[in-house]
Amino acid sequence: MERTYVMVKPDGVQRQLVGEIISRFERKGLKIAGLKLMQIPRSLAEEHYGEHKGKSFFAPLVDYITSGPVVAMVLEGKDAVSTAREMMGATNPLQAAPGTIRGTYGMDIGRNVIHGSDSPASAEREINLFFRPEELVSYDRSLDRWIY
Ligand code: RTP
Ligand code: MG
Repeated sequence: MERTYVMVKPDGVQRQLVGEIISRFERKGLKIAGLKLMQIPRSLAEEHYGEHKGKSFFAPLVDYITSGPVVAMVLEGKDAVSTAREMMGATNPLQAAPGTIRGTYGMDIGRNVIHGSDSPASAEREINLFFRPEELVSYDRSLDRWIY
């Protein structure tokens, strides 16, 4: 099974969308392997978004992601990376399909509610940035045979 890194961004926490968002992933069939509320230090934010260093939106992006607590999670399941990305919708909420998380809750690309890893390689990198191995839990769900 594949794992992905997902986080409810500070605007999602402030707007009290945490339960709603986690509930969507649970109902879809993804399994929670790790979960915590945290305030991201600036250095971690810069590393996480390192691919965007030098771009015009880098500084505002780091300011935004460190502006309040986030809910960090690791989700597990078949094709977890692309499944979570599809559920999130396009980066700009204006282009995100209705019914996706960003399409439903977002108004602005700079306040787009949620992050999800964009590839299995990114997922591995980001999971290691945000979680220690002992914070991730492997367990059986009795309903797995009804999902797969
Ligand atoms: P994320 O990494 O947060 O899941 O978002 P993403 O893959 O859909 O988009 P990405 O290209 O990685 O951009 C990271 C975040 O930077 C902000 N952004 N602003 N003003 C702009 O043109 C712009 N472009 C990107 C967004 O908050 C985006 O989620
Ligand atoms: Mg990205």
